[in-house]
Amino acid sequence: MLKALRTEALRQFQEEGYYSPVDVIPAEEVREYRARVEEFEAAQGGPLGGLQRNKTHLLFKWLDDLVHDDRIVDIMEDILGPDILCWNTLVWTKEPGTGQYVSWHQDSNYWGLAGGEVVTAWLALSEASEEAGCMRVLPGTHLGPPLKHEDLYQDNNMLTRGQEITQGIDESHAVAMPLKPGQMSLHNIRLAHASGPNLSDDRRMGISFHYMPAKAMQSVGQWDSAALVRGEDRFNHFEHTPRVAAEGDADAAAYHAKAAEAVRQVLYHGAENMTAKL
Ligand SMILES: O=C(O)CCC(=O)C(=O)O
Repeated sequence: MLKALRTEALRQFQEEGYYSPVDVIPAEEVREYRARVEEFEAAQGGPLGGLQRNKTHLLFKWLDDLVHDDRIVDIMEDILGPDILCWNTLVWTKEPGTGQYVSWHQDSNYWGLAGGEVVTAWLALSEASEEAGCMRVLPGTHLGPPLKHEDLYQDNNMLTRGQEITQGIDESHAVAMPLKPGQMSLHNIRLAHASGPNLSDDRRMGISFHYMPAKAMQSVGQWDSAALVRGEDRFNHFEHTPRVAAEGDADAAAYHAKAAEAVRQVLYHGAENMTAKL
Protein backbone atom coordinates (compact mmCIF):
# COMPACT_ATOMS: atom_id res chain seq x y z
CA MET A 1 0.00 0.00 0.00
CA LEU A 2 1.58 3.30 -1.11
CA LYS A 3 1.63 6.25 1.33
CA ALA A 4 2.21 9.21 -0.98
CA LEU A 5 2.92 8.29 -4.59
CA ARG A 6 0.42 6.98 -7.11
CA THR A 7 1.19 3.53 -8.57
CA GLU A 8 1.81 5.11 -11.98
CA ALA A 9 4.32 7.59 -10.48
CA LEU A 10 6.24 4.77 -8.80
CA ARG A 11 6.23 2.76 -12.03
CA GLN A 12 7.61 5.74 -13.95
CA PHE A 13 10.28 6.33 -11.29
CA GLN A 14 11.39 2.70 -11.45
CA GLU A 15 11.30 2.35 -15.24
CA GLU A 16 12.50 5.80 -16.32
CA GLY A 17 14.52 6.83 -13.26
CA TYR A 18 12.66 10.05 -12.47
CA TYR A 19 9.29 11.51 -11.53
CA SER A 20 8.32 15.19 -11.52
CA PRO A 21 6.68 17.36 -10.39
CA VAL A 22 5.42 16.37 -6.95
CA ASP A 23 3.52 18.99 -4.90
CA VAL A 24 5.07 18.81 -1.42
CA ILE A 25 5.26 22.14 0.41
CA PRO A 26 2.79 25.04 0.11
CA ALA A 27 4.24 28.10 -1.67
CA GLU A 28 3.88 30.38 1.41
CA GLU A 29 5.83 27.93 3.58
CA VAL A 30 8.62 27.62 1.05
CA ARG A 31 8.80 31.42 0.76
CA GLU A 32 9.64 31.45 4.45
CA TYR A 33 12.49 28.94 3.92
CA ARG A 34 13.91 31.03 1.10
CA ALA A 35 13.74 34.11 3.32
CA ARG A 36 15.67 32.29 6.06
CA VAL A 37 18.43 31.28 3.64
CA GLU A 38 18.63 34.83 2.33
CA GLU A 39 18.69 36.33 5.85
CA PHE A 40 21.60 34.03 6.69
CA GLU A 41 23.36 35.04 3.48
CA ALA A 42 22.81 38.74 4.17
CA ALA A 43 24.23 38.30 7.69
CA GLN A 44 27.36 36.54 6.45
CA GLY A 45 27.73 38.90 3.47
CA GLY A 46 27.51 36.34 0.66
CA PRO A 47 25.72 33.28 -0.67
CA LEU A 48 25.99 29.84 0.93
CA GLY A 49 29.20 28.43 -0.51
CA GLY A 50 31.88 25.78 -0.15
CA LEU A 51 31.18 23.27 2.62
CA GLN A 52 28.04 25.18 3.65
CA ARG A 53 26.32 23.77 0.56
CA ASN A 54 26.63 20.17 1.82
CA LYS A 55 24.96 18.65 4.90
CA THR A 56 23.21 22.01 5.11
CA HIS A 57 20.43 20.58 7.32
CA LEU A 58 22.96 20.68 10.20
CA LEU A 59 23.11 24.47 9.85
CA PHE A 60 19.35 25.18 9.80
CA LYS A 61 16.72 23.70 12.11
CA TRP A 62 13.95 24.27 9.53
CA LEU A 63 15.91 22.20 7.01
CA ASP A 64 16.66 19.41 9.50
CA ASP A 65 12.92 19.37 10.21
CA LEU A 66 12.22 19.09 6.46
CA VAL A 67 14.68 16.19 6.12
CA HIS A 68 12.53 14.31 8.68
CA ASP A 69 9.18 15.66 7.40
CA ASP A 70 6.49 13.04 6.67
CA ARG A 71 5.47 14.92 3.52
CA ILE A 72 8.85 13.98 2.03
CA VAL A 73 9.68 10.81 3.94
CA ASP A 74 6.34 9.15 3.01
CA ILE A 75 7.37 9.51 -0.65
CA MET A 76 10.74 7.97 0.14
CA GLU A 77 9.12 5.08 1.99
CA ASP A 78 7.10 4.26 -1.14
CA ILE A 79 10.37 3.95 -3.07
CA LEU A 80 12.91 2.75 -0.50
CA GLY A 81 10.94 0.78 2.08
CA PRO A 82 10.59 1.33 5.84
CA ASP A 83 14.16 1.98 7.10
CA ILE A 84 15.47 5.23 5.63
CA LEU A 85 18.56 7.42 5.99
CA CYS A 86 19.21 10.86 4.51
CA TRP A 87 22.88 11.03 3.50
CA ASN A 88 23.14 14.65 2.43
CA THR A 89 21.37 17.90 1.71
CA LEU A 90 22.91 20.07 -1.00
CA VAL A 91 22.04 23.66 -1.87
CA TRP A 92 21.86 24.64 -5.54
CA THR A 93 21.56 28.39 -6.03
CA LYS A 94 22.08 29.40 -9.63
CA GLU A 95 22.42 33.15 -9.88
CA PRO A 96 20.89 34.91 -12.91
CA GLY A 97 23.23 36.15 -15.61
CA THR A 98 26.26 34.20 -14.36
CA GLY A 99 26.33 31.36 -16.89
CA GLN A 100 26.48 28.80 -14.05
CA TYR A 101 25.39 25.36 -15.25
CA VAL A 102 25.60 21.68 -14.34
CA SER A 103 27.13 19.30 -16.88
CA TRP A 104 25.66 15.88 -17.70
CA HIS A 105 26.64 13.48 -14.95
CA GLN A 106 25.61 10.44 -12.88
CA ASP A 107 25.97 10.94 -9.12
CA SER A 108 26.60 7.22 -8.58
CA ASN A 109 30.14 7.79 -9.91
CA TYR A 110 31.02 10.25 -7.14
CA TRP A 111 29.11 9.60 -3.94
CA GLY A 112 30.73 6.30 -2.92
CA LEU A 113 27.33 4.90 -1.92
CA ALA A 114 26.72 1.21 -2.52
CA GLY A 115 24.41 -1.60 -1.47
CA GLY A 116 21.06 0.15 -1.97
CA GLU A 117 19.16 2.56 -4.23
CA VAL A 118 19.72 6.26 -3.59
CA VAL A 119 17.02 8.79 -4.49
CA THR A 120 17.50 12.53 -4.91
CA ALA A 121 14.51 14.70 -4.07
CA TRP A 122 15.12 18.24 -5.39
CA LEU A 123 12.93 20.87 -3.71
CA ALA A 124 12.42 24.21 -5.47
CA LEU A 125 12.67 27.29 -3.20
CA SER A 126 12.12 29.57 -6.22
CA GLU A 127 10.67 29.19 -9.71
CA ALA A 128 12.83 26.56 -11.43
CA SER A 129 11.51 26.99 -14.97
CA GLU A 130 13.30 25.97 -18.15
CA GLU A 131 14.32 29.63 -18.53
CA ALA A 132 15.80 29.59 -15.01
CA GLY A 133 17.83 26.45 -15.77
CA CYS A 134 15.79 23.62 -14.26
CA MET A 135 17.19 20.10 -14.27
CA ARG A 136 16.97 17.88 -17.33
CA VAL A 137 17.25 14.10 -17.29
CA LEU A 138 17.89 11.30 -19.76
CA PRO A 139 15.17 8.75 -18.97
CA GLY A 140 16.28 5.14 -18.59
CA THR A 141 20.00 5.86 -18.22
CA HIS A 142 19.82 4.56 -14.61
CA LEU A 143 19.31 1.05 -16.02
CA GLY A 144 22.35 1.10 -18.33
CA PRO A 145 26.06 0.74 -17.63
CA PRO A 146 27.90 3.61 -15.88
CA LEU A 147 28.80 6.27 -18.47
CA LYS A 148 32.34 7.57 -18.93
CA HIS A 149 33.01 10.90 -17.17
CA GLU A 150 35.93 13.33 -17.37
CA ASP A 151 36.91 15.99 -14.82
CA LEU A 152 36.99 19.28 -16.75
CA TYR A 153 36.98 21.86 -13.91
CA GLN A 154 35.25 24.65 -15.87
CA ASP A 155 34.66 27.77 -13.76
CA ASN A 156 30.92 28.02 -14.41
CA ASN A 157 30.21 24.35 -13.83
CA MET A 158 28.62 24.00 -10.37
CA LEU A 159 29.91 20.42 -9.93
CA THR A 160 32.92 19.91 -7.67
CA ARG A 161 35.32 18.76 -10.38
CA GLY A 162 33.38 19.73 -13.49
CA GLN A 163 32.69 16.06 -14.06
CA GLU A 164 31.02 15.53 -17.39
CA ILE A 165 29.79 12.54 -19.37
CA THR A 166 31.83 12.84 -22.55
CA GLN A 167 30.20 10.08 -24.62
CA GLY A 168 26.73 8.69 -25.19
CA ILE A 169 24.58 11.75 -24.41
CA ASP A 170 21.73 12.27 -26.87
CA GLU A 171 20.16 15.57 -25.83
CA SER A 172 17.22 14.97 -28.16
CA HIS A 173 15.95 12.45 -25.55
CA ALA A 174 16.36 14.83 -22.59
CA VAL A 175 13.29 15.67 -20.49
CA ALA A 176 13.08 18.98 -18.56
CA MET A 177 11.76 18.96 -14.97
CA PRO A 178 10.44 22.52 -14.40
CA LEU A 179 9.25 23.15 -10.84
CA LYS A 180 7.22 25.78 -9.02
CA PRO A 181 8.33 26.80 -5.53
CA GLY A 182 7.41 23.96 -3.14
CA GLN A 183 7.41 21.26 -5.80
CA MET A 184 9.96 18.43 -5.92
CA SER A 185 11.47 16.26 -8.60
CA LEU A 186 12.74 12.76 -7.85
CA HIS A 187 15.61 11.02 -9.62
CA ASN A 188 17.69 7.87 -9.24
CA ILE A 189 21.39 8.25 -8.32
CA ARG A 190 22.37 6.54 -11.60
CA LEU A 191 20.24 8.74 -13.88
CA ALA A 192 22.16 11.11 -16.19
CA HIS A 193 21.10 14.70 -15.49
CA ALA A 194 22.23 18.27 -16.15
CA SER A 195 20.97 21.85 -16.10
CA GLY A 196 21.61 24.97 -18.19
CA PRO A 197 22.26 28.60 -17.20
CA ASN A 198 19.71 30.73 -15.42
CA LEU A 199 18.33 33.17 -18.00
CA SER A 200 15.57 34.51 -15.73
CA ASP A 201 15.76 37.64 -13.55
CA ASP A 202 15.59 35.77 -10.24
CA ARG A 203 17.93 33.37 -8.45
CA ARG A 204 17.07 29.72 -9.09
CA MET A 205 17.20 28.18 -5.62
CA GLY A 206 16.79 24.53 -4.76
CA ILE A 207 17.90 21.95 -2.22
CA SER A 208 18.52 18.32 -3.00
CA PHE A 209 17.92 15.66 -0.35
CA HIS A 210 19.68 12.32 -0.84
CA TYR A 211 17.79 9.40 0.71
CA MET A 212 18.77 5.73 0.86
CA PRO A 213 17.78 2.52 2.65
CA ALA A 214 19.57 1.82 5.95
CA LYS A 215 21.46 -1.08 4.35
CA ALA A 216 23.43 1.30 2.05
CA MET A 217 27.17 1.66 2.65
CA GLN A 218 29.90 4.22 2.07
CA SER A 219 32.51 2.50 -0.09
CA VAL A 220 34.95 5.42 -0.36
CA GLY A 221 35.13 7.35 2.89
CA GLN A 222 36.51 5.96 6.18
CA TRP A 223 33.79 7.70 8.20
CA ASP A 224 30.48 9.13 7.08
CA SER A 225 27.19 10.24 8.59
CA ALA A 226 23.50 10.18 7.74
CA ALA A 227 20.23 11.14 9.40
CA LEU A 228 17.93 8.28 10.40
CA VAL A 229 14.58 9.62 9.22
CA ARG A 230 12.33 6.57 9.51
CA GLY A 231 12.33 3.06 10.88
CA GLU A 232 15.35 1.29 12.29
CA ASP A 233 19.02 1.13 11.36
CA ARG A 234 20.16 -2.45 11.95
CA PHE A 235 23.35 -1.89 9.94
CA ASN A 236 25.03 1.16 11.49
CA HIS A 237 27.11 1.85 8.38
CA PHE A 238 26.75 5.60 9.04
CA GLU A 239 26.94 7.62 12.25
CA HIS A 240 23.56 9.24 12.80
CA THR A 241 23.60 13.01 12.54
CA PRO A 242 22.23 14.82 15.61
CA ARG A 243 18.91 16.65 15.42
CA VAL A 244 19.28 20.43 15.29
CA ALA A 245 17.79 21.72 18.54
CA ALA A 246 17.30 25.38 17.55
CA GLU A 247 18.35 27.84 14.85
CA GLY A 248 22.04 28.61 15.41
CA ASP A 249 22.67 25.35 17.36
CA ALA A 250 26.46 25.46 17.94
CA ASP A 251 26.80 21.70 18.54
CA ALA A 252 25.05 20.92 15.25
CA ALA A 253 27.26 23.48 13.47
CA ALA A 254 30.39 21.80 14.89
CA TYR A 255 29.08 18.43 13.71
CA HIS A 256 28.38 19.99 10.31
CA ALA A 257 32.03 20.95 9.89
CA LYS A 258 33.14 17.32 10.36
CA ALA A 259 30.30 15.77 8.35
CA ALA A 260 30.61 18.16 5.39
CA GLU A 261 34.38 17.62 5.29
CA ALA A 262 33.75 13.86 5.06
CA VAL A 263 31.44 14.49 2.08
CA ARG A 264 34.11 16.72 0.51
CA GLN A 265 36.65 13.88 0.78
CA VAL A 266 34.22 11.50 -0.91
CA LEU A 267 33.32 13.91 -3.73
CA TYR A 268 36.97 14.60 -4.52
CA HIS A 269 38.14 11.00 -4.14
CA GLY A 270 40.72 10.36 -6.84
CA ALA A 271 40.50 13.92 -8.26
CA GLU A 272 43.58 15.84 -9.39
CA ASN A 273 42.38 19.13 -7.95
CA MET A 274 40.87 18.78 -4.46
CA THR A 275 39.96 22.42 -3.91
CA ALA A 276 38.16 23.43 -7.10
CA LYS A 277 34.75 24.21 -5.59
CA LEU A 278 34.47 23.04 -1.97
O1 LIG B 1 20.46 21.99 -9.39
C1 LIG B 1 20.87 21.57 -10.46
O2 LIG B 1 20.72 22.17 -11.51
C2 LIG B 1 21.56 20.23 -10.53
C3 LIG B 1 21.26 19.41 -9.32
C4 LIG B 1 21.88 18.05 -9.34
O3 LIG B 1 22.75 17.73 -10.11
C5 LIG B 1 21.39 17.10 -8.36
O4 LIG B 1 20.56 17.46 -7.51
O5 LIG B 1 21.80 15.91 -8.42
